[in-house]
Amino acid sequence: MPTSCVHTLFLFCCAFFVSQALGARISPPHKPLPFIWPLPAKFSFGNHSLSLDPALSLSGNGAASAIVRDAFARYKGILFKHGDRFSFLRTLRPVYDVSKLSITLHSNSEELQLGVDESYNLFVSWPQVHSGAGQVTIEANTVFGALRGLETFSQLCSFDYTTKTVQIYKAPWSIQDKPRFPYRGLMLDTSRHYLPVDVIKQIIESMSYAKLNVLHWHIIDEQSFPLEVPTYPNLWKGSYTKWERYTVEDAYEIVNFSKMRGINVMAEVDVPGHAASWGVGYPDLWPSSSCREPLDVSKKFTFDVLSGILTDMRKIFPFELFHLGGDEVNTDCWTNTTQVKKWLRNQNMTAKDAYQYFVLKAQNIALTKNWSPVNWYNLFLFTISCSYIVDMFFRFDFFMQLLREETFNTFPSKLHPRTVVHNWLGPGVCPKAVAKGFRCIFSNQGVWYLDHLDVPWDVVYTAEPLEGIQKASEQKLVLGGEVCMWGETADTSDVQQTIWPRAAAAAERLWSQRDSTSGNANKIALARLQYFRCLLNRRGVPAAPVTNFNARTAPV
Ligand code: CP6
Repeated sequence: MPTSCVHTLFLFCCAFFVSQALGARISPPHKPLPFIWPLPAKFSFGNHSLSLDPALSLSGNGAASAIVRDAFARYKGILFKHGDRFSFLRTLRPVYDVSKLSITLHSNSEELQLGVDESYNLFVSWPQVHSGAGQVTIEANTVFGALRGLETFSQLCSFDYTTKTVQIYKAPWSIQDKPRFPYRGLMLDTSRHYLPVDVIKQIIESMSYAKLNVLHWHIIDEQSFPLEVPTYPNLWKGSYTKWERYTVEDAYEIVNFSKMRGINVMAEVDVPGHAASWGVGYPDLWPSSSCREPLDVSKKFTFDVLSGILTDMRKIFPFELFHLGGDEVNTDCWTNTTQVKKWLRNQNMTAKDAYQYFVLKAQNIALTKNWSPVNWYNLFLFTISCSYIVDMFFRFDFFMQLLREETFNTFPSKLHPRTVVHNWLGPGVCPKAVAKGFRCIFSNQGVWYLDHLDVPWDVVYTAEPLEGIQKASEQKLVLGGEVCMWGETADTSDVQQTIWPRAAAAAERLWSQRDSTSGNANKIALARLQYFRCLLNRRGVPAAPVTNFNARTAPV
């Protein structure tokens, strides 16, 4: 072969490989996803912008619902924040592409419960001429599906500062959406730091932006008892001050405000540990004044008070789940206090038996009120994985776990079958719970405890509630998951920036389909999450930057 040919071939091959390499680098590795958070189950979109009339009107049978009408008004407030104040510059009122939003509901039930149908279809048509006749249509089986559809619609729009109009981007749209899990929670702890009702409402409002649907209200703990209980009016003497309290009306208001946004409120009364504050108003609830926790198991009065609290709370909280805590119980006060010791001996019970007796009695009280009990549960005694052994040396708190009782590992077969097991420590908890036929909520402490500031967003995002659960029948028992905002280290001054944006990472995991959040999805989710975080900021939510704090990448 002549040398020139070899040269040509060589150059050709070089050019081919270089172009391949460059091509691979410059062509996007995936189709760009729209800036919707959480990502809908199915969607298609075009490439046209439509202007939205500031006088947008609501039509369809959805307009008959006060919940839908209120939501429509809220979203109009969000979309048209800039008002129509530039209209005086125009000689003629412009013709907008879209002037109507129609909501069709296939049922008029407004009952909000676990598993309520939140699916919706959203269509944005593209009028070929600027006629005002463009249509936005939301179809849903319930008002709560319509709320989710309105949130998604609001995320398709933004204010265009050039034309000073609100634009719907990438029309026409067709979206078919539904949640992957029925339970998508956020826990707030109002015992370690009191949170004013207005702050709780702001948090509820922001939950609706991320399509979270359960507020788990950890109202009471050992530090303070802020809630009014009419049957036992001295209980809230255990509040920090007389101003840091919730009246019955406050609690009603929180439940109603949540319902208007399709959010259930699951209240918690954590017994028998984490309840020392009860004794401020009723010292008889303590084993002794020097040994205040757990609640005195030997007295009938203890269960009378518990029953009174639950009776009063049942009137406020219509959700079918009620959290009874049951975690971190150290029974030393029972075995070291004379009258409890005596009672244990008479009953022929060990401290462990008494702990089981207490939890099951509390469960029965909740069950007679037609609540399904939820209990915290950790698997520490069963799964001492390497990381926990390392942790144990550094964290006294983990070491203490060995001395405490937890509901599920102490007496799993005794728990009522309606019990929902709430996983808090260790991986592999839900797989064990569902294998025994219990429903489960995933809140693995290592990834979904928001007070752990060193957990970066992508670790939150990639935590998978179904991990380790293969059988479809067992997967169905995983109700979903919940991020927990424990209150020891956060208060009104920083609670929202601690919740957001990482709670949003969990929210997409819980709402969107598993395959769209798995694999290398976390790499392409970042831009969308950053966009959502800015959207929260624009709506007045003080969400922190997504990646500015990240202990893993900080210099050691
Ligand atoms: N309070 C209550 C807490 C915790 C739990 N219950 C908790 C324990 C360990 C960590 C974070 C929170 N502060 N009532 C456990 C469910 Cl790391």
